Amino acid sequence: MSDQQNPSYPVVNAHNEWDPLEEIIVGTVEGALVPPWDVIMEATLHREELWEFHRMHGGTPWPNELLRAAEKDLDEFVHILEAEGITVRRPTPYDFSRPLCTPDYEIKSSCYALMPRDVLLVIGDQIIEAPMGWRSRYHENHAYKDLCKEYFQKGARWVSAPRPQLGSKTYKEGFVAPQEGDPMRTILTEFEPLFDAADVIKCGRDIFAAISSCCNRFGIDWLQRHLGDGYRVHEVEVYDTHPMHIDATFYPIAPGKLLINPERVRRVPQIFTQAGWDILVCPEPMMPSSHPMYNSSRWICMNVLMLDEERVIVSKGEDRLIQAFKDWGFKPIPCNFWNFSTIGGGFHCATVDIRRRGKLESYL
Ligand code: DAV
Repeated sequence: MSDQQNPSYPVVNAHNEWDPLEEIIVGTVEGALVPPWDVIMEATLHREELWEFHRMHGGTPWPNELLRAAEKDLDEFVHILEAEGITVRRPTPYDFSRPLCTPDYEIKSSCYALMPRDVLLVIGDQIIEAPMGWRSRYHENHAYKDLCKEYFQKGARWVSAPRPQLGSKTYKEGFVAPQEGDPMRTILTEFEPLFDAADVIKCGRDIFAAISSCCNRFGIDWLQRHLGDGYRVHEVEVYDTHPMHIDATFYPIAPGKLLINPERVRRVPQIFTQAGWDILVCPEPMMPSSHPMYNSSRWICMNVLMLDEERVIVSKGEDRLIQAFKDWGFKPIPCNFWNFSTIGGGFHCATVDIRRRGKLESYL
Protein backbone atom coordinates (compact mmCIF):
# COMPACT_ATOMS: atom_id res chain seq x y z
CA MET A 1 0.00 0.00 0.00
CA SER A 2 1.40 3.40 -0.94
CA ASP A 3 1.85 6.23 1.55
CA GLN A 4 -1.00 8.03 -0.13
CA GLN A 5 -3.51 5.26 0.65
CA ASN A 6 -2.28 4.83 4.17
CA PRO A 7 -0.91 8.13 5.37
CA SER A 8 1.31 7.73 8.39
CA TYR A 9 1.24 11.47 8.91
CA PRO A 10 -1.42 13.92 10.10
CA VAL A 11 -4.19 15.53 8.04
CA VAL A 12 -2.29 18.81 8.28
CA ASN A 13 1.35 18.22 7.44
CA ALA A 14 3.62 20.72 5.72
CA HIS A 15 7.31 21.01 6.57
CA ASN A 16 8.70 22.69 3.47
CA GLU A 17 7.65 24.10 0.10
CA TRP A 18 8.33 21.02 -2.03
CA ASP A 19 7.23 17.69 -0.52
CA PRO A 20 4.57 16.06 -2.75
CA LEU A 21 1.42 18.14 -2.42
CA GLU A 22 -1.83 16.37 -1.49
CA GLU A 23 -4.22 19.02 -0.19
CA ILE A 24 -4.31 22.78 -0.52
CA ILE A 25 -6.61 25.72 0.16
CA VAL A 26 -7.12 28.04 -2.81
CA GLY A 27 -8.54 31.53 -2.24
CA THR A 28 -11.64 32.93 -3.91
CA VAL A 29 -12.55 36.14 -5.73
CA GLU A 30 -16.11 36.00 -4.35
CA GLY A 31 -16.92 39.11 -2.34
CA ALA A 32 -13.45 40.61 -2.89
CA LEU A 33 -13.22 44.33 -2.13
CA VAL A 34 -10.55 46.88 -2.90
CA PRO A 35 -8.61 47.22 0.37
CA PRO A 36 -9.90 50.27 2.23
CA TRP A 37 -7.43 53.13 2.48
CA ASP A 38 -5.45 53.08 5.71
CA VAL A 39 -2.14 54.11 7.23
CA ILE A 40 -0.49 50.89 5.98
CA MET A 41 -1.26 51.36 2.28
CA GLU A 42 1.43 53.90 1.39
CA ALA A 43 4.01 51.67 3.05
CA THR A 44 2.93 48.66 1.00
CA LEU A 45 1.98 49.76 -2.52
CA HIS A 46 5.02 50.30 -4.72
CA ARG A 47 3.27 52.40 -7.35
CA GLU A 48 2.21 55.80 -6.06
CA GLU A 49 -0.09 56.31 -9.03
CA LEU A 50 -2.32 53.59 -7.54
CA TRP A 51 -2.79 55.27 -4.20
CA GLU A 52 -5.52 57.52 -5.60
CA PHE A 53 -7.42 54.47 -6.90
CA HIS A 54 -7.33 52.92 -3.45
CA ARG A 55 -8.28 56.20 -1.76
CA MET A 56 -11.31 56.52 -4.05
CA HIS A 57 -12.44 52.89 -4.31
CA GLY A 58 -11.16 51.28 -1.11
CA GLY A 59 -13.89 49.27 0.60
CA THR A 60 -15.98 48.84 -2.58
CA PRO A 61 -16.10 45.77 -4.86
CA TRP A 62 -13.40 45.43 -7.52
CA PRO A 63 -14.73 46.29 -10.99
CA ASN A 64 -16.59 43.25 -12.24
CA GLU A 65 -14.41 42.75 -15.34
CA LEU A 66 -11.26 42.59 -13.17
CA LEU A 67 -12.92 40.09 -10.83
CA ARG A 68 -14.14 37.88 -13.65
CA ALA A 69 -10.74 37.90 -15.36
CA ALA A 70 -9.08 37.00 -12.04
CA GLU A 71 -11.63 34.24 -11.50
CA LYS A 72 -10.88 32.75 -14.91
CA ASP A 73 -7.19 32.44 -13.98
CA LEU A 74 -8.07 30.95 -10.61
CA ASP A 75 -10.40 28.38 -12.23
CA GLU A 76 -7.62 27.31 -14.60
CA PHE A 77 -5.23 26.99 -11.66
CA VAL A 78 -7.72 24.87 -9.65
CA HIS A 79 -8.30 22.71 -12.71
CA ILE A 80 -4.57 22.04 -13.04
CA LEU A 81 -4.23 21.19 -9.34
CA GLU A 82 -7.16 18.78 -9.45
CA ALA A 83 -5.92 17.19 -12.66
CA GLU A 84 -2.62 16.55 -10.84
CA GLY A 85 -4.59 14.67 -8.17
CA ILE A 86 -4.47 17.36 -5.46
CA THR A 87 -7.45 17.98 -3.17
CA VAL A 88 -8.49 21.64 -3.40
CA ARG A 89 -10.44 23.28 -0.57
CA ARG A 90 -12.00 26.74 -0.64
CA PRO A 91 -12.79 29.34 2.04
CA THR A 92 -16.34 29.89 3.31
CA PRO A 93 -18.15 32.83 1.68
CA TYR A 94 -17.90 35.83 3.99
CA ASP A 95 -19.26 39.38 3.95
CA PHE A 96 -16.16 41.58 3.90
CA SER A 97 -18.11 44.80 3.38
CA ARG A 98 -19.13 45.44 7.00
CA PRO A 99 -17.32 48.28 8.73
CA LEU A 100 -15.47 47.54 11.92
CA CYS A 101 -14.81 49.50 15.01
CA THR A 102 -12.68 48.33 17.93
CA PRO A 103 -11.55 50.31 20.98
CA ASP A 104 -8.31 51.00 19.04
CA TYR A 105 -9.38 51.83 15.48
CA GLU A 106 -12.18 52.05 12.95
CA ILE A 107 -12.06 50.92 9.35
CA LYS A 108 -14.49 51.01 6.47
CA SER A 109 -14.41 47.31 5.61
CA SER A 110 -12.39 44.11 5.41
CA CYS A 111 -10.86 43.01 2.07
CA TYR A 112 -11.20 39.51 0.65
CA ALA A 113 -10.28 35.83 0.85
CA LEU A 114 -8.02 36.00 -2.20
CA MET A 115 -4.80 35.04 -0.46
CA PRO A 116 -4.96 32.37 2.25
CA ARG A 117 -1.12 32.28 2.30
CA ASP A 118 -1.11 35.51 4.29
CA VAL A 119 -3.59 34.39 6.92
CA LEU A 120 -2.73 30.84 7.99
CA LEU A 121 0.79 29.68 8.73
CA VAL A 122 0.96 25.91 8.52
CA ILE A 123 4.04 24.41 10.16
CA GLY A 124 4.05 20.65 10.55
CA ASP A 125 0.67 19.57 11.90
CA GLN A 126 -0.05 23.02 13.25
CA ILE A 127 -2.18 25.86 11.84
CA ILE A 128 -1.21 29.26 13.26
CA GLU A 129 -3.57 32.16 12.62
CA ALA A 130 -1.20 35.03 11.87
CA PRO A 131 -1.20 38.33 13.81
CA MET A 132 -1.70 40.41 10.65
CA GLY A 133 -0.60 44.04 10.45
CA TRP A 134 -3.43 45.38 8.28
CA ARG A 135 -6.54 46.51 10.13
CA SER A 136 -8.65 45.64 7.10
CA ARG A 137 -7.42 42.04 7.24
CA TYR A 138 -7.94 41.50 10.97
CA HIS A 139 -11.02 39.35 10.42
CA GLU A 140 -9.93 37.61 7.25
CA ASN A 141 -9.30 34.44 9.25
CA HIS A 142 -13.08 34.11 9.66
CA ALA A 143 -13.35 32.89 6.06
CA TYR A 144 -11.14 29.92 7.04
CA LYS A 145 -12.70 29.03 10.40
CA ASP A 146 -14.82 26.18 9.00
CA LEU A 147 -11.73 24.59 7.47
CA CYS A 148 -9.66 25.11 10.64
CA LYS A 149 -12.38 23.52 12.77
CA GLU A 150 -12.58 20.56 10.42
CA TYR A 151 -8.81 20.06 10.40
CA PHE A 152 -8.76 20.36 14.19
CA GLN A 153 -11.46 17.68 14.47
CA LYS A 154 -9.28 15.46 12.30
CA GLY A 155 -6.27 15.92 14.57
CA ALA A 156 -4.47 19.10 13.55
CA ARG A 157 -3.14 21.52 16.12
CA TRP A 158 -4.72 24.98 15.77
CA VAL A 159 -3.65 28.17 17.53
CA SER A 160 -3.88 31.89 17.08
CA ALA A 161 -0.94 34.19 17.67
CA PRO A 162 -1.69 37.03 20.15
CA ARG A 163 -4.35 39.16 18.46
CA PRO A 164 -2.83 42.58 17.73
CA GLN A 165 -4.41 45.85 18.81
CA LEU A 166 -3.45 47.80 15.65
CA GLY A 167 -3.94 51.17 17.33
CA SER A 168 -1.76 54.25 16.81
CA LYS A 169 1.19 52.74 18.73
CA THR A 170 1.53 49.93 16.17
CA TYR A 171 2.61 52.25 13.30
CA LYS A 172 5.36 54.87 13.21
CA GLU A 173 3.81 58.31 13.29
CA GLY A 174 4.30 60.31 10.08
CA PHE A 175 6.01 57.37 8.33
CA VAL A 176 7.15 58.04 4.77
CA ALA A 177 8.27 55.07 2.70
CA PRO A 178 11.91 55.17 1.55
CA GLN A 179 12.82 55.99 -2.05
CA GLU A 180 14.93 53.49 -3.99
CA GLY A 181 18.47 53.71 -2.61
CA ASP A 182 17.46 55.06 0.82
CA PRO A 183 18.17 52.79 3.77
CA MET A 184 15.37 50.31 4.27
CA ARG A 185 12.77 51.19 6.89
CA THR A 186 9.28 49.93 7.60
CA ILE A 187 6.16 51.41 9.10
CA LEU A 188 5.75 49.03 12.04
CA THR A 189 6.92 49.77 15.55
CA GLU A 190 7.84 47.00 17.98
CA PHE A 191 4.76 47.67 20.08
CA GLU A 192 3.29 44.20 19.56
CA PRO A 193 4.15 41.00 17.66
CA LEU A 194 3.07 41.13 14.00
CA PHE A 195 3.51 39.03 10.91
CA ASP A 196 1.52 37.82 7.94
CA ALA A 197 1.93 34.12 7.33
CA ALA A 198 3.49 34.98 3.94
CA ASP A 199 6.32 36.83 5.69
CA VAL A 200 7.52 33.35 6.66
CA ILE A 201 8.79 30.50 4.46
CA LYS A 202 9.55 26.92 5.49
CA CYS A 203 12.59 24.77 4.94
CA GLY A 204 12.18 21.89 7.41
CA ARG A 205 13.70 22.75 10.77
CA ASP A 206 14.85 26.10 9.41
CA ILE A 207 12.19 28.75 9.00
CA PHE A 208 12.93 32.08 7.29
CA ALA A 209 11.18 35.39 7.85
CA ALA A 210 11.76 38.92 6.61
CA ILE A 211 10.86 42.23 8.23
CA SER A 212 8.18 43.99 6.17
CA SER A 213 5.30 46.41 6.35
CA CYS A 214 3.38 43.66 8.10
CA CYS A 215 6.14 41.79 10.00
CA ASN A 216 8.29 43.08 12.85
CA ARG A 217 11.06 41.55 15.01
CA PHE A 218 8.65 41.05 17.85
CA GLY A 219 6.59 38.83 15.53
CA ILE A 220 9.63 36.79 14.51
CA ASP A 221 10.64 36.40 18.19
CA TRP A 222 7.13 35.27 19.05
CA LEU A 223 7.25 32.65 16.32
CA GLN A 224 10.64 31.31 17.42
CA ARG A 225 9.54 30.93 21.03
CA HIS A 226 6.20 29.44 20.03
CA LEU A 227 7.82 26.82 17.78
CA GLY A 228 10.47 25.99 20.38
CA ASP A 229 13.85 24.30 20.18
CA GLY A 230 12.99 21.99 17.29
CA TYR A 231 13.10 24.94 14.88
CA ARG A 232 15.48 27.75 14.03
CA VAL A 233 13.70 30.91 12.88
CA HIS A 234 16.10 33.07 10.85
CA GLU A 235 15.60 36.67 9.86
CA VAL A 236 16.54 37.20 6.20
CA GLU A 237 17.97 40.56 5.25
CA VAL A 238 16.07 41.97 2.25
CA TYR A 239 15.96 45.33 0.53
CA ASP A 240 12.57 46.60 -0.58
CA THR A 241 11.15 50.11 -0.37
CA HIS A 242 7.61 48.74 0.12
CA PRO A 243 8.19 45.31 1.61
CA MET A 244 5.36 42.85 2.02
CA HIS A 245 5.96 39.12 2.36
CA ILE A 246 8.96 36.95 1.61
CA ASP A 247 7.53 34.79 -1.19
CA ALA A 248 8.35 37.07 -4.14
CA THR A 249 11.80 37.63 -2.67
CA PHE A 250 13.39 34.56 -1.07
CA TYR A 251 12.07 31.08 -1.71
CA PRO A 252 13.68 27.66 -0.98
CA ILE A 253 11.90 25.66 -3.71
CA ALA A 254 13.58 22.25 -3.40
CA PRO A 255 16.35 20.66 -1.32
CA GLY A 256 19.54 22.51 -2.28
CA LYS A 257 17.73 25.09 -4.46
CA LEU A 258 17.09 28.65 -3.32
CA LEU A 259 15.24 31.02 -5.66
CA ILE A 260 16.07 34.68 -5.03
CA ASN A 261 14.92 38.05 -6.26
CA PRO A 262 18.12 39.79 -7.44
CA GLU A 263 16.80 43.25 -6.60
CA ARG A 264 15.84 42.43 -3.04
CA VAL A 265 18.32 39.84 -1.81
CA ARG A 266 21.71 41.47 -1.81
CA ARG A 267 23.43 38.94 0.41
CA VAL A 268 22.45 35.29 0.47
CA PRO A 269 22.52 34.00 4.05
CA GLN A 270 25.77 32.11 4.69
CA ILE A 271 23.89 29.10 5.97
CA PHE A 272 22.87 28.33 2.34
CA THR A 273 26.25 28.91 0.73
CA GLN A 274 27.97 26.87 3.44
CA ALA A 275 25.54 24.01 2.86
CA GLY A 276 26.36 24.13 -0.88
CA TRP A 277 22.89 25.16 -2.07
CA ASP A 278 22.40 26.34 -5.65
CA ILE A 279 21.33 29.97 -5.71
CA LEU A 280 18.82 30.38 -8.54
CA VAL A 281 18.50 34.02 -9.57
CA CYS A 282 15.02 34.83 -10.84
CA PRO A 283 15.23 36.38 -14.32
CA GLU A 284 13.72 39.80 -15.02
CA PRO A 285 9.90 39.50 -15.07
CA MET A 286 8.23 39.58 -18.50
CA MET A 287 4.89 41.06 -17.49
CA PRO A 288 4.61 44.34 -19.41
CA SER A 289 5.04 47.37 -17.14
CA SER A 290 1.69 48.59 -18.47
CA HIS A 291 -0.16 45.57 -16.99
CA PRO A 292 -2.32 46.90 -14.13
CA MET A 293 -1.10 45.66 -10.74
CA TYR A 294 -3.06 46.99 -7.77
CA ASN A 295 -1.51 44.91 -5.05
CA SER A 296 1.85 43.42 -5.95
CA SER A 297 4.85 44.03 -8.18
CA ARG A 298 5.97 42.34 -11.42
CA TRP A 299 8.27 40.17 -9.29
CA ILE A 300 5.16 38.21 -8.45
CA CYS A 301 6.44 35.89 -11.22
CA MET A 302 8.65 34.36 -8.49
CA ASN A 303 5.58 33.42 -6.50
CA VAL A 304 5.35 29.92 -7.97
CA LEU A 305 3.87 26.79 -6.41
CA MET A 306 5.85 23.57 -6.11
CA LEU A 307 3.79 20.38 -6.54
CA ASP A 308 6.86 18.36 -5.61
CA GLU A 309 10.63 18.73 -6.00
CA GLU A 310 10.29 18.99 -9.80
CA ARG A 311 6.87 20.17 -10.89
CA VAL A 312 6.35 23.90 -10.54
CA ILE A 313 3.32 25.98 -11.50
CA VAL A 314 4.50 29.19 -13.13
CA SER A 315 2.70 32.04 -14.84
CA LYS A 316 2.14 31.86 -18.60
CA GLY A 317 3.95 34.70 -20.29
CA GLU A 318 6.97 34.43 -17.98
CA ASP A 319 8.98 32.67 -20.69
CA ARG A 320 12.38 33.56 -19.27
CA LEU A 321 11.50 32.02 -15.91
CA ILE A 322 9.90 28.99 -17.57
CA GLN A 323 13.09 28.41 -19.56
CA ALA A 324 15.23 28.97 -16.47
CA PHE A 325 13.24 26.33 -14.58
CA LYS A 326 13.84 23.86 -17.41
CA ASP A 327 17.55 24.67 -17.40
CA TRP A 328 17.64 24.17 -13.63
CA GLY A 329 16.07 20.69 -14.02
CA PHE A 330 12.47 21.45 -13.02
CA LYS A 331 9.26 20.62 -14.88
CA PRO A 332 7.32 23.86 -15.27
CA ILE A 333 3.52 23.75 -15.67
CA PRO A 334 2.40 27.08 -17.14
CA CYS A 335 -0.97 28.56 -16.08
CA ASN A 336 -2.50 31.94 -16.93
CA PHE A 337 -2.29 34.11 -13.83
CA TRP A 338 -1.51 37.72 -14.70
CA ASN A 339 -5.16 38.72 -14.33
CA PHE A 340 -5.34 37.21 -10.87
CA SER A 341 -2.14 39.05 -9.99
CA THR A 342 -3.78 42.33 -11.03
CA ILE A 343 -5.89 42.32 -7.88
CA GLY A 344 -4.04 39.73 -5.80
CA GLY A 345 -0.73 37.93 -6.00
CA GLY A 346 0.80 34.75 -7.42
CA PHE A 347 0.17 31.03 -7.02
CA HIS A 348 1.86 30.88 -3.62
CA CYS A 349 -0.20 33.84 -2.34
CA ALA A 350 -3.45 32.34 -3.61
CA THR A 351 -2.96 29.10 -1.68
CA VAL A 352 -1.95 27.55 1.60
CA ASP A 353 -0.52 24.05 1.72
CA ILE A 354 -2.42 21.78 4.05
CA ARG A 355 -0.76 18.45 3.43
CA ARG A 356 2.46 17.47 1.76
CA ARG A 357 3.80 13.91 1.95
CA GLY A 358 6.96 14.18 4.00
CA LYS A 359 8.64 14.48 7.38
CA LEU A 360 10.35 17.15 9.43
CA GLU A 361 14.00 17.23 8.37
CA SER A 362 17.05 19.48 8.37
CA TYR A 363 18.24 20.65 4.99
CA LEU A 364 20.89 23.08 6.15
O1 DAV B 1 6.43 42.52 -4.49
O2 DAV B 1 4.89 41.61 -5.42
C1 DAV B 1 4.09 40.22 -3.28
C2 DAV B 1 3.50 39.68 -2.05
C3 DAV B 1 3.43 38.24 -2.11
N1 DAV B 1 2.75 37.64 -1.00
C4 DAV B 1 5.46 41.85 -4.42
C5 DAV B 1 4.98 41.34 -3.09
